[in-house]
Amino acid sequence: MASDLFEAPDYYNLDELLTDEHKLVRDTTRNWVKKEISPIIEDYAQKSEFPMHITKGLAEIGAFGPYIPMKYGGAGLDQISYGLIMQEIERGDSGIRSTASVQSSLVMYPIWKYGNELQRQKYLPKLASGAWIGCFGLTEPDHGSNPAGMITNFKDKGDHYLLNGAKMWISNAPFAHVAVVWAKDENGRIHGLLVERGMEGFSTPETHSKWSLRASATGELIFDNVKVPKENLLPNKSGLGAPLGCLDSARYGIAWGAIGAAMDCYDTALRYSKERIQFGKPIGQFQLQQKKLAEMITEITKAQILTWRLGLLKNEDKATSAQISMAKRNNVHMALNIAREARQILGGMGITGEYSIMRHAMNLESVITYEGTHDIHLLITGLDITGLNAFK
Ligand code: TGC
Ligand code: FAD
Repeated sequence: MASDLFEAPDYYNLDELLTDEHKLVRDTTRNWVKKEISPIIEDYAQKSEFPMHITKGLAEIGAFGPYIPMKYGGAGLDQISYGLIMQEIERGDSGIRSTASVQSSLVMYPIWKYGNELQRQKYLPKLASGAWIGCFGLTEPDHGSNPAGMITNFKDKGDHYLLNGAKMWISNAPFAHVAVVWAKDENGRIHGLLVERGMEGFSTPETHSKWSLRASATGELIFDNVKVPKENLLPNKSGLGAPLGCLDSARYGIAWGAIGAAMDCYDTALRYSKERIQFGKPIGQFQLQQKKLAEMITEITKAQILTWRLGLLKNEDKATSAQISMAKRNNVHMALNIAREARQILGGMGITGEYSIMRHAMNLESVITYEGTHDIHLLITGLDITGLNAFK
């Protein structure tokens, strides 16, 4: 990839709304991404491999558990800082942000919120330091948008639980040390279980041939009569609301992350439009290209304001699930549209790995599907405003 010349757009002076700590966190992450991600990411995406060596760096910048209390190894930051970290990492690559999202909001969050003190002490410091990587198993081959229908289940065998079933499309699965697995008990109630690599009957085959999120590892979780110790059940919350509560936190991070990807595409296209000459002029002087760029910065600015306000609500513990859904849906769609338009501004160069845009566009095709599809989030808004359920 060409060298990373990224300059963040801030059309409405939103920096003035950030504290010194927010700016420090953001700039630290931005510099880390320029140094550690930009030079290598295209190569890893091309070879379809997660750059395992970066996990220590992600931990050092506070990307593993940004808002988890420091006594468990987390960074103890607020929700705006968490969002800014996700924004900057996804500016580099959505797949790397995926690893940070899963680790923080889908693995550390449920252990922190639904686990007991022994589980917190055992797992959180290892996850915060990047010594261990976790994954989150909710989706199944036949139950994606409708996780309530899951068939993965466990039976009480006296001194242990016996777990059977399969999960699909699981980020980090191929190398995760621990999986937070959602499964039904004998009464059909959903619980979270901590399943560790090495437990007999537990395997994690990798999913190959993806055109999207190529620098993130995706796999299955297969449970064939896995004996799970009883102390590995998360005791403090059960029911579908437990995994959905984790998703609220991850979806919030994605709403910020998508802005990062959009900013990178916009910044790249803006620079290119001033340098590329056709018909004796920079292409940025043609009205058609200006229309694309002007609409991009407008949409980015609207998304920035939306997430900033959502961050304040989240800091006060007032953000609703439906508000988070709206931001995830809007911002990912906005970023995908910007990636597609920015790609066109670069003409043929836009499809190459010399620039980040095509990689962002392909990544965002996953981001618009995972953590609730674009349609599902629209239906969540529809239900919230009408009170009428259009899911089923
Ligand atoms: P429903 O009857 O509406 O709700 C069941 C219970 O859950 C509660 N609830 C929530 N709680 C917390 N947060 C939320 N967002 C919640 N939404 C609902 C609800 O109050 C109820 O509680 P209770 O106590 O009454 O039982 O459930 P439903 O079966 O009708 O489903 C609703 C629907 C469709 C919105 C939900 O199933 C959904 O969100 N589906 C999308 C599935 C999804 O997002 N999967 C994501 C998998 S993980 C992933 O993609 C990770 S990608 C990782 C990466 O790389 O970044
Ligand atoms: P389906 O649910 O089969 O949906 C297919 C289509 O039908 C979609 O367009 C959907 O919007 C539409 N649809 C479904 N229901 C309705 C309805 N009621 N009304 C209208 N339209 C509807 N999951 C995890 O648990 N953990 C992970 O770490 C994880 N990582 C992922 C990584 C990647 C790269 C990808 C691609 C997915 C990942 N997922 C993960 C799974 C992801 O959450 C699901 O793909 C997603 O929830 C959609 O489920 P599905 O693919 O089965 O699609």
